[in-house]
Amino acid sequence: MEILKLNQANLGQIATRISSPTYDRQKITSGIVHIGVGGFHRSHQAWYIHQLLEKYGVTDWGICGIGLRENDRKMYEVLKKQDFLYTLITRHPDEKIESSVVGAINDFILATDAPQAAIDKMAAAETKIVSLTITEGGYNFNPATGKFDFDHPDIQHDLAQPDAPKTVYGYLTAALRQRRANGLPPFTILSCDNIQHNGKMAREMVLTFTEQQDPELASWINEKVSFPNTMVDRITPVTTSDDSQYLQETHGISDEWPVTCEPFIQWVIEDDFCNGRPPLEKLGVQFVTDVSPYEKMKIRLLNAGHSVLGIPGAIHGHPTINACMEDRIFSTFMRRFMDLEATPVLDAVEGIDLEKYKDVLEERFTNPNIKDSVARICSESSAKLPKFLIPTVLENLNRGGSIRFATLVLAAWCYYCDKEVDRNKRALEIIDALHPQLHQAASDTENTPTAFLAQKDLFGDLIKNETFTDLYKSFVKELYQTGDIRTMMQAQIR
Ligand code: CS2
Repeated sequence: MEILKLNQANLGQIATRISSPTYDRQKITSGIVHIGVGGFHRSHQAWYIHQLLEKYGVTDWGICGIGLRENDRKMYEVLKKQDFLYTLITRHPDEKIESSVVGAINDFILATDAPQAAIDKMAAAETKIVSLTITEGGYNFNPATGKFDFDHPDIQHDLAQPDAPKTVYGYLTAALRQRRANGLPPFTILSCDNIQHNGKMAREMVLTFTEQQDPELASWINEKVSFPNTMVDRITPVTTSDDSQYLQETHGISDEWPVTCEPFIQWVIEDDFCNGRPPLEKLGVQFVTDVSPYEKMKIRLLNAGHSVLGIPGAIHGHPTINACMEDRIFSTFMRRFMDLEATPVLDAVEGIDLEKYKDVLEERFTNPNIKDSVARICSESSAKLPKFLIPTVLENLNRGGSIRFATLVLAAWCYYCDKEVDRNKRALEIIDALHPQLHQAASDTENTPTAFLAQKDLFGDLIKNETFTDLYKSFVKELYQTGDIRTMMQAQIR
């Protein structure tokens, strides 16, 4: 079989092998500019848009990707070489695999190379939405207080130099300022990150920043820009060389950066767009007036459930989430956490049976073909746990509910940050913006058992709650003595 490089010129031939765009990509304009093109954006939002272009003849909602960081260069270069095409590989729990070339991204600007081009693109009349997947940590707020962090040097830079931005806030305001000056309506800012009230959070952060930088623009934004809250969901592991190899061996297609994902997909959005929106309801996207119960359910069960498996999994030496799920002690521990700690502090969600939702989560986590690494799950835990897990602990402390499952995970997190190796002394791959701070705080645990909790930016005042600290101290003591998290988990599920 002849190996075909993935690009526009080869698309006709590639279409004889796997599903490929049949729409005329030349005719697609970019109604959406997306900041943060990674695996998740490509398996979720871009996949929805691709189907809209493919099945419904829509032409004005293509996507222009924007990378704001030097780290985005590799994605930019690969996609550019491939005319912004990539393959989505959907792996079902049985052996079924579907591969489709996605054509929804029709342009990409690396803002570090071309800042003005990025601003101009966002300020163009055809741009109606700027969407974001900049990760939980990208919003630049203090996790414990929720307040905007003005101390960040790049934020200081953007306040002083509004025309040469570096941060997402600098770019959004520069583009909105330009639209306003040109008499154009603003765009909707659509946050697609796993943060509860993500739209509200984006709004607060954008306004707080703009009030400092340009108060007049801030009142225009306040009045005119919409920031719908959204709940996004599709498990998307980090791409590995096996994915490219699979495409090459099975279909003779050479794609330098495909994406693998599970079959499950969900998107719930508040129907509040100031400058129009794509007809995503045609594809089953739910438009609702209040997304908060959905977001809370997803973050407190799925995302927290991932961390509840991933952190103990990392120190035990389970490489992936499905490996954790195959270990009955881990899967039972996670379900108990969901049933006894997360569920009692969730609100009812209209039309959703929570028991069924959790059963489906278990099936999704068990999918043996997804092989989602615990390293990905544990990455940026300092931005995730204060949002995904700690609120459940606080609410249970208030109501006198169970906290032992979540507390054991927090003790495991301390051990993970301190030791940085698994049970077999294999080095852990630790990816966290606060890595040095976490390691430093954790390394004092043997002298001061609550040292890790003194990080107020992560734990707030949790250290003052004795019910919590007593349990936490007993867990760290045992974990530091035995190094055996699995046995400790087993003791909790008896
Ligand atoms: C994961 C998410 O790392 C994590 O926090 O829980 O990336 C998760 O896979 C997605 O939110 C699924 O929609």
